[in-house]
Amino acid sequence: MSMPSVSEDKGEQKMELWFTERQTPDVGLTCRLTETLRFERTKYQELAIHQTKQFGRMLILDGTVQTTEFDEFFYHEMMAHPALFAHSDPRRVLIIGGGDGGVVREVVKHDSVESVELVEIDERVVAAGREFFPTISCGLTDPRVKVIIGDGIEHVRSAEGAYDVVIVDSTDPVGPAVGLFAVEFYRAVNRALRAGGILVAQTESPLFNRDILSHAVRSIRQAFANTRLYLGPVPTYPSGYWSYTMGLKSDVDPAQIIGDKPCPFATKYYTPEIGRAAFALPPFVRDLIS
Ligand code: AG3
Repeated sequence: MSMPSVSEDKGEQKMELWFTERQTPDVGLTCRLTETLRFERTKYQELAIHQTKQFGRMLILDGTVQTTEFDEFFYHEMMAHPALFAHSDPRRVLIIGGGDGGVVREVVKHDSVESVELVEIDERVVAAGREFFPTISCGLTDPRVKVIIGDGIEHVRSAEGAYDVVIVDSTDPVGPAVGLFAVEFYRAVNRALRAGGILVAQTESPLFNRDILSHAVRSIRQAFANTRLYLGPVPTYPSGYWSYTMGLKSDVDPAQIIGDKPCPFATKYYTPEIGRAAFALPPFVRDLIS
């Protein structure tokens, strides 16, 4: 439920507003709000924006936390930089989903990038980003960026050999995002990539979403012979521990390439050392994908 629950503090007779994402049937992330800035049902999902005490503004889709001002950098940097540094000359980038603009902001930090297309199905997400999350959506005004409101799956199907990097910044695989976790989609992404191209997709929590993660990695492997999983923290996502999967149209080792490439711009989380280390997998995660 993303409608905040209202509870009364008996001692002071003060109203308290709290939001909870139920990460599993038995675990929730709960935070105190000062106000709800937007609450609407879009054509595709329920969208809410809360002003929270701990995390700043928080974007919620269908009851699940998408991003917060406090910790968005972990996710957006790790979605963009490993793939862009692993590629030898990333010029054309496609982002599917991610209408808040956070991944775009990181992608346009790379000077080699000539064009970025963002294909987001829900125009209300882009509007919410622009209105309420200026520090996240700021990259959308970069002249290299084109925002397309539409279906990412169809977009990819009709784009052969068009991109160097494709980044899938989807919601969880329910509702509009289901098709973004399917083998057919990953095969279409492979065709949409030029030689040496790289796909990266968010693949959920290795603790709370084991089945989704293994299924996603197996599916990406069916489309890309060279598939690599990497990990990082995202405090407000389920379990706080998150996974990303790369599919490469070459046989390079991305961890080694990015570990040797200096990062020429400012970041809050990403460094070449962190990028390389993110590919080191603990045995329980290895087991999930073997
Ligand atoms: N997209 C991934 C969000 C997944 C979070 N899942 C959850 N809270 N249950 C985020 C979009 C940010 N640009």
